[in-house]
Amino acid sequence: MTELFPVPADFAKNALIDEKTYEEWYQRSVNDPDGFWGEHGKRVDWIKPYTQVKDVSYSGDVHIKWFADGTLNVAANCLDRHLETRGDQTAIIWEGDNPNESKHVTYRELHAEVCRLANAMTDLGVKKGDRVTIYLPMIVEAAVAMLACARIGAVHSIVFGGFSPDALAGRIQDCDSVLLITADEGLRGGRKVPLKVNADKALETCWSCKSVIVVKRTGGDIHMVAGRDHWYHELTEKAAATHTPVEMSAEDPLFILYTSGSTGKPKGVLHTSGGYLVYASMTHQYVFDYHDGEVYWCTADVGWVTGHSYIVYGPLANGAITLMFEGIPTYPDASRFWQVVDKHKVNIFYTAPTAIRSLMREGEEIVKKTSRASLRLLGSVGEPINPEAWLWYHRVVGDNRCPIVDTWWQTETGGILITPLPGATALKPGSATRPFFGVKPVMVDAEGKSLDGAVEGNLCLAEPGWPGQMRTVFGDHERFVQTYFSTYKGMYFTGDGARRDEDGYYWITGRVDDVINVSGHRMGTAEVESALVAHPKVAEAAVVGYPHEIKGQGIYAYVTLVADEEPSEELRKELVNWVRKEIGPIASPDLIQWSPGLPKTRSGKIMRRILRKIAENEFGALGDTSTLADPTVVDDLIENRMNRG
Ligand code: 6R9
Repeated sequence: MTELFPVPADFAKNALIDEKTYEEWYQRSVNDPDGFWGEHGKRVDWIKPYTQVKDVSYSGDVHIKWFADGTLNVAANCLDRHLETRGDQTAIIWEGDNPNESKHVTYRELHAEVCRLANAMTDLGVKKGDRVTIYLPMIVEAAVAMLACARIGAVHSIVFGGFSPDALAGRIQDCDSVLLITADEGLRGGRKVPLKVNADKALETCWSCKSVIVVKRTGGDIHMVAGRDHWYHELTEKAAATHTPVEMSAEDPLFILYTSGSTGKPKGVLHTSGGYLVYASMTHQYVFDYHDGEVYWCTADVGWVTGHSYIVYGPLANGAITLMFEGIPTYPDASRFWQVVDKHKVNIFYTAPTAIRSLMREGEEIVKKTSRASLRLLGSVGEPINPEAWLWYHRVVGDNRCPIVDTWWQTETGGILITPLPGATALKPGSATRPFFGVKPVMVDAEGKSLDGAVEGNLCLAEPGWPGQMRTVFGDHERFVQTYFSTYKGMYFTGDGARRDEDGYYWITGRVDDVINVSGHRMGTAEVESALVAHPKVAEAAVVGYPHEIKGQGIYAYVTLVADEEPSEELRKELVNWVRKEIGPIASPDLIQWSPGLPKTRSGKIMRRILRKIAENEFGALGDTSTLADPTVVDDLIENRMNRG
């Protein structure tokens, strides 16, 4: 029996949403979406109020529009509207990689800084609708850059600082960015990340990008290209600190964020302005039960969607105090998170299971020597949290006092979709529990039949939907329809498998497509494979995920070498480094198995199902192998399965 954790009485007293309210609001949100969202859409300030609410179809001519005739500016909602009431309140607490470095930035200061950059970008010729790529470490300027884009109506595309020059170049080219905002170097765990050097390399193949703005973070020795590169501090110093925000339609794009799918190149997930902001701010308030004045810390990087919605847009739209952390959980030592919690009196803490698992290994002592008395609520995101890690998080970090919100969502969904509301939901360790308002999960079998009751299946979402959903794949609407709405007609297919229990709680089991979730980061198997086969000594490669104690899933690569090449430890290292260089460290294969042959059907399709089972050490459950062109390949692979003896 799963242990049930009811809402603590203390917590319930002040909670924004109780069980009864959840039930009522949920029913209304799915039965009367226009009425429900028509009301909740008012949580943001509109320049021209909307008269239309929902215009969504998941079939036929697939389209998603919310509040379409309203106009607003997202940055004004995150800044200007707070100036009168909380101008001198901290907006961002920045905690540096070095524990001696931190600062508080008020709403008034942040507003002025965003206006300056908005003016500077305008002077460089950046206009509404232009794309701007941001390749920055976790410094305040990252939030400033996002908001300055939103202010002038430019569409930002953030590329995680850990991505390689090639990966950066691909993302700049795909959306024809006109401007790149980067830093001289990043700083993580005491080590420097050569952002400008990477950017210079990437820009060799990016013709659209005419200007670069460089933030001086470390003062490292870098090269500035005359006429192209500008120092951030020089541009902003001379720019005015006031700026009139550009009026945007609710459906004007706000940002693009590239994410890995099961096939092809990463997709540019496109989010628009009005619905996204309504949803990000609403989920931030209710899922984290955010009360004015509380210190909220999400440990994600702004390079991922979690950083977009729950470090910057959601919290700032709510006038919250949001903490931005430049460093890593284990530097200078493994109690850094809890030291930062004590230093800044953090009330709400949101992190990823992989961080919890790796800190668990260091033992309880290092946690227990910190106070953590300010903590009230904990959160988890990015991958399924195993009950053991959940229980440790609850008992050791939260001292049995803090509820945990296990929040399931995706880059595509813009905001949290399945989650407890901490004042309303009894918790089960390992379950993301119940849908947020507007979200209608459907479990389907492989044939697309909807399943009722307690079942396991593929997780789809039916209309009416929620306003924060992605609108299209940038530049390729057909791919959007194909990827998400063609597998199961009339529904959005998430790519995840799930189980629904007898209480209607959802348990996400993980990806059912060819996407690997490494430490909460998505990697397409196809991307890693194409990096591997680009190496001159590799003839063929197949990549699958396998269970990994810390990362959740690790990357397992089957590699066939070209004729006359011999496997060696040296070559293994070379291939791992090659993939790091091609994509970035997060794509490094954890295990490489030399495979003279791969299991293929007679039509030449690699049977990944079999490769997955072998990687998982489950040789008994290989299923039917008779359709293989050469079934003996499988015996050979099992014989040579990595780390067996
Ligand atoms: C927000 C984010 C999305 C994929 C998603 C799923 C996995 C995220 C989860 C979870 C179980 C949770 N995932 N949160 N699985 N429980 N609470 O992570 O977006 O990077 O696009 O990844 O992550 O597999 O489909 P993204």
